[in-house]
Amino acid sequence: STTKMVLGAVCATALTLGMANAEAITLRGASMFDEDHTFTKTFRKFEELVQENYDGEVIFDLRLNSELGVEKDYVTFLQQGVAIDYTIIAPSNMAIMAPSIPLMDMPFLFRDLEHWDAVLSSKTLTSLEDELMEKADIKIIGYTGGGVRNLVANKPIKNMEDLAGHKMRVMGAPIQAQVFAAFNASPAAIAYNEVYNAIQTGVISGLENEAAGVENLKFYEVAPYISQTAHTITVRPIVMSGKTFRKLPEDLQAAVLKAGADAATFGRELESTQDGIILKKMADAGQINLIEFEDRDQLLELVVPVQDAYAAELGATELLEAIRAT
Ligand code: X1X
Repeated sequence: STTKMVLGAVCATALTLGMANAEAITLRGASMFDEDHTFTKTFRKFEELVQENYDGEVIFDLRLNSELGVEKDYVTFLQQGVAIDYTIIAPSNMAIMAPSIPLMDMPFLFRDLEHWDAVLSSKTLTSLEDELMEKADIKIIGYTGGGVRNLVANKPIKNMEDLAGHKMRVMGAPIQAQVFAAFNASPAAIAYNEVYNAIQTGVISGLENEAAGVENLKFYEVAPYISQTAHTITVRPIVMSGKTFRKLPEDLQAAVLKAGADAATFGRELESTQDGIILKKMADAGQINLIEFEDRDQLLELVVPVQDAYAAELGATELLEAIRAT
C-alpha cells in the first residue's frame, strides 16, 4: 500500500508542477514525526515564509508520521524527483548517494553549540553541498538541527566497560559504524522505523538519538536509559529535489531559498533550546533515567583517528581541519 501511495504521490507531483504559473503549485513534504516534533514546526515555518515571500499561491502537502517512509527512502525519492519535493534529512542517511556528506554529521565534530553555530553560519560546508547536488541532485536550502545525541539503551551504560560489545543501532553511514566500533561497541545499521521492534525483541539493546526523536517515537518505552555521551550536535539540512527546484518559477525559487534559510535559523534556535527541556520533561515524568557517562574523555580521544582516516579517504582533510579551526 506504501507503493500505491507513493505512485499516487508521484503523479500528483508531476501534474501540479506541470501547471506552474497557471494555478497554485503544490509542494509535497515528508516527515517521520507528528505535528509536535521540531522538524514539523520548522516545516510549518518554512511554509509560512514561502507564502510570505511569494506572490503566487503554493499548496503545501506535508505528509507526517512516516506515511511516505523514512529518511533513507526520502533520499531516493528526492534524487529521482518523485513522491516528495522537500524534507529534512540527517546527512548520515544520505551516505548512499554522496559518501562525503556524513562528514558534517559525524560524532564529536563540534566542540559545543557555539562552534556548531559558527560552522553552520559560514560557507565552510559548501563543497559538501556541491557534491550532494552533483551526485544526488539534492539541494540544501538551510541547516536546522541542534539536538544533542546520547546513547539510548535498555540498560545503564556508565563507562567504557558497559559500552564494550553493546549492540546498538547506528544510521546507515559507514563513518557512524566506524566510530562506535572504535568505542568497542557493537554497532549495526538498522532502518529507523525498525529500531523500536529490534530493541523490544532483543536484536539490539539500544540506539543513539537526540531528545526530540526519543520523545516523539517513544523509544523510552523500550530503552529508558539515556547515557549522556553528548557525542553529536545534530546538523539537519532542509533539502529540496533539484528536479523540483528547477521547475519552479524564478520568483518562487528565490522565495524558497530565503524561506529555507530563515526556517532553518528558526529550527536551530528551537531545537537547541528544547533539547534539554525535553530530556528534563521525560526524566520528571519517569519515562527516562539520565545516566552520567564517566569516560567521555576516552571517546574524544578514540574518535580523532577515525575522523582523520575518513576525511583522508574522501580527500577532505583540509575541510575537516577548517571545521576544527572554526
Ligand atoms: O537516527 C535517525 O535516523 C533519526 O534520528 C532523529 O530522529 C533525527 O535526527 C532524524 O533526522 C534521523 O536521523
